[in-house]
Amino acid sequence: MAAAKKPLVGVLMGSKSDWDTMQHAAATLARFQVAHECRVVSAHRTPQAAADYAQGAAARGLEVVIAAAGGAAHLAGVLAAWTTLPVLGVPIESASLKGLDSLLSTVQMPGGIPVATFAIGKPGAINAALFAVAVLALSDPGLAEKLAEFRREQAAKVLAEKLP
Ligand code: RP5
Repeated sequence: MAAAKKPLVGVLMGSKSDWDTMQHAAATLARFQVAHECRVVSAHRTPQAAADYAQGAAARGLEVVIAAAGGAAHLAGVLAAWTTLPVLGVPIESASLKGLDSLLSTVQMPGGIPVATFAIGKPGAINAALFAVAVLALSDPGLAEKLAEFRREQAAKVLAEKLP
């Protein structure tokens, strides 16, 4: 049996309730056959586990961390505080403020600890994964070609749209 590939991307979320959104990040990474792992870790409910994950991420071979949270969304920022790996933040659409709270909590980092922040919800989940693919593609020509092909297919699909 072939050994499972070591994950290059960690997909973290503050709650299992974020999976509805973050499954789109996982599916996008799977489409590009990028080895990844998905975990629930909370900046507030499991702060030690969040710190431990980020501190050990590079040593385990991870190259990019995607972090999603909603409301007072501090997960991406806390992970970024503990690792110098690129951290991509996905604001989850919250019930009360439609994700504006998540967006601002994720994007408004102090100078010195960057979090690359994406759109609220599903588009952000997909784009964070595509951005992770782009980062990995810098040192993987095969992956770069897959990304270019994805863009070509996407463009062809748009140009083939027929309106009523
Ligand atoms: C955040 O609180 C999570 O990321 C989630 O988006 C939100 C609500 O969490 P649950 O109450 O559904 O567990 O920490």
